[in-house]
Amino acid sequence: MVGLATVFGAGGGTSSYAEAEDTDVIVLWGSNARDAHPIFFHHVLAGVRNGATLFVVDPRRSSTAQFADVWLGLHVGTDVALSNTIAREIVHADLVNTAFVDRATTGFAEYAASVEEWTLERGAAVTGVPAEAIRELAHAFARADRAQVCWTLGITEHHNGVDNVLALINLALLCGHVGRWGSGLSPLRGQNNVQGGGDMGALPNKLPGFQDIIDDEARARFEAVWGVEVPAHNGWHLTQMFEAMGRGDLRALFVIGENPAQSEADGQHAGELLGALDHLVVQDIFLTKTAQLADVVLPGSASWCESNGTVTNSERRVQLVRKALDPPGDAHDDIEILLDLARHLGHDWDYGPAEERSERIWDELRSLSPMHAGMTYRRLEELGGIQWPCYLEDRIEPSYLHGRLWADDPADRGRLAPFSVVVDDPPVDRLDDDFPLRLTTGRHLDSFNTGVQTAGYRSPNRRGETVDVSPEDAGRLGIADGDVVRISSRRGEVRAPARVDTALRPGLVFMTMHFPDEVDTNVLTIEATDPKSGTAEFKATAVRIDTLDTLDPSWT
Ligand SMILES: Nc1nc2c(c(=O)[nH]1)N[C@H]1C(S)=C(S)[C@@H](COP(=O)(O)OP(=O)(O)OC[C@H]3O[C@@H](n4cnc5c(=O)[nH]c(N)nc54)[C@H](O)[C@@H]3O)O[C@H]1N2
Ligand SMILES: Nc1nc2c(c(=O)[nH]1)N[C@H]1C(S)=C(S)[C@@H](COP(=O)(O)OP(=O)(O)OC[C@H]3O[C@@H](n4cnc5c(=O)[nH]c(N)nc54)[C@H](O)[C@@H]3O)O[C@H]1N2
Ligand SMILES: [Mo]
Repeated sequence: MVGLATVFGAGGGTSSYAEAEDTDVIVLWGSNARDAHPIFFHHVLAGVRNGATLFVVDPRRSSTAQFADVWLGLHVGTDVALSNTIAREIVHADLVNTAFVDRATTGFAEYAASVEEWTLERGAAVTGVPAEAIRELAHAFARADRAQVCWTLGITEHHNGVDNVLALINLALLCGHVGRWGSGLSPLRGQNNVQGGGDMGALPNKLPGFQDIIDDEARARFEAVWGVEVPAHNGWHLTQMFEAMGRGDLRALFVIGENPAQSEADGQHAGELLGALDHLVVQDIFLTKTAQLADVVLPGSASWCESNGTVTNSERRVQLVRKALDPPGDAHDDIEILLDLARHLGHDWDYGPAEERSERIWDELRSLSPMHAGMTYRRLEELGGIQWPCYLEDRIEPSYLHGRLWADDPADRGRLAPFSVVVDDPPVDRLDDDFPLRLTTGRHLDSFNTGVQTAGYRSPNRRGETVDVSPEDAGRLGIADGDVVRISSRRGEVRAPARVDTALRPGLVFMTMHFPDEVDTNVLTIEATDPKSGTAEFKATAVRIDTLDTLDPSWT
């Protein structure tokens, strides 16, 4: 979001899912889409069947990488180095799309000079990817008529995540792969509606429709409709909130639909901070670990299939969700609980009878957020979903963003896209003799995040937590499949059964975050955070693995 907003002014993926089916090269970079974005991955596979070449850049030979034409198995945290090496190769092979670079970008000369040191040899030495594979990606990407780069947490969950994103945007600018059908840059979003949450202003510096909270005119429009004064300064993002808790500046917290006691990095510390708050309120559909620390739990929220509303996916498509089931017992829509709370605080938000509320709230949004203005409920229903921006009720905009950059008349191009000089910066948690292995964490197809909705009895067929190790490391450490081992980092230790996995290269180990009640992976991870985005470096922890002489009786 931050990287895209910096370069293009809008924090959304630039292309649509359908375009993945109509392109020449797809690069999935730090994204295990086969497990984490299976619907999008179907479009990717359709693209491959239609002739696209698939590159996967991931330290693991993930289930996604197994479908790739070329897998680039880089060392964790060397993405900037790899991108800069690809860029230099494109420049030296004379494959830069100069027509696009000249008309639509700024800062090319400085950028080209900055990547000059990244020869194929140096890039291969730093990233661990064979020079030939780097060269192949560079040439295929630059020669392609249309190409897409899609990324996820392998890129963003680093202390330099924004730089990683900028490094990928640089490649698209270099080759003109943005602002046209079939080409684009797509961050695949996490939850079904995380894009929608941001679009609605659930960000510390934005009002709905990405309008700046520090913009006086924008604030005045909202104040007129909302009838309250909107604070004129940016708020804190999640990591800053935890820092403020540590300093004692944040004393009360209201958590809706999140389980930070188990999803935050350096979990033990996070739990202590949550437990020490003066007042913690949790609104959730389950009694989570975080809820167990709360002073007040607002239980009985209705789940998504028990309420009306919209969700917005990674291609910026807003879709209607219709209530399919009655909520159990006394459960209420999240919005009903919020309306009640507002009433107790002296504000009567009048959105009419229950069955009309979601549409009337949406119409209020449309009146305040130009990029949603043309999306009536009736159109959303008729068209089965509409991508933003949609300014007018009688028009649909192109499915890709930033077509203006190709305009012949400079006056129509708007703000040009700047290249960004980005510098290789290895993970904060350094490897040494005590902690010689690189742990990266991620997901399985059959589980979801902290497991609240999928672990235990709720989904008995799940795979369970393991620490995945390469055959080489397993041999060296004398570990066999299923042996329970101890994994320690500079912050804590956990025990988990080992799983020998040929997808891993020597030195790399993998765990999920799905089973924190049994194996609390985030006890190990580091709080190091990208100051620009607030995202923690979940993807790079230094660990040691010790075999246990006897099966520890405390292990269950
Ligand atoms: N089944 C399932 N689907 C999900 C979720 C779930 O829990 N389960 N969660 C949802 C959420 S909230 C999110 S945010 C998305 C996340 O979706 P993804 O980001 O695709 O999932 P992850 O498994 O966290 O990480 C992706 C890959 O990053 C790789 N990686 C690690 N370090 C690096 C690195 O330094 N460089 C590169 N290039 N790659 C690296 C890992 O090996 C991993 O394969 O998934 C969403 N979808
Ligand atoms: N080690 C490690 N840690 C990570 C990551 C990683 O890759 N590795 N990834 C990070 C990422 S990308 C993310 S997104 C976070 C996820 O971290 P969280 O968002 O904290 O984890 P979830 O398990 O998705 O929690 C969602 C909660 O919402 C509740 N919920 C579901 N539907 C509703 C509803 O309709 N109403 C209400 N009120 N509640 C509802 C669920 O019961 C659940 O408790 O974890 C982060 N932590
Ligand atoms: Mo996420």
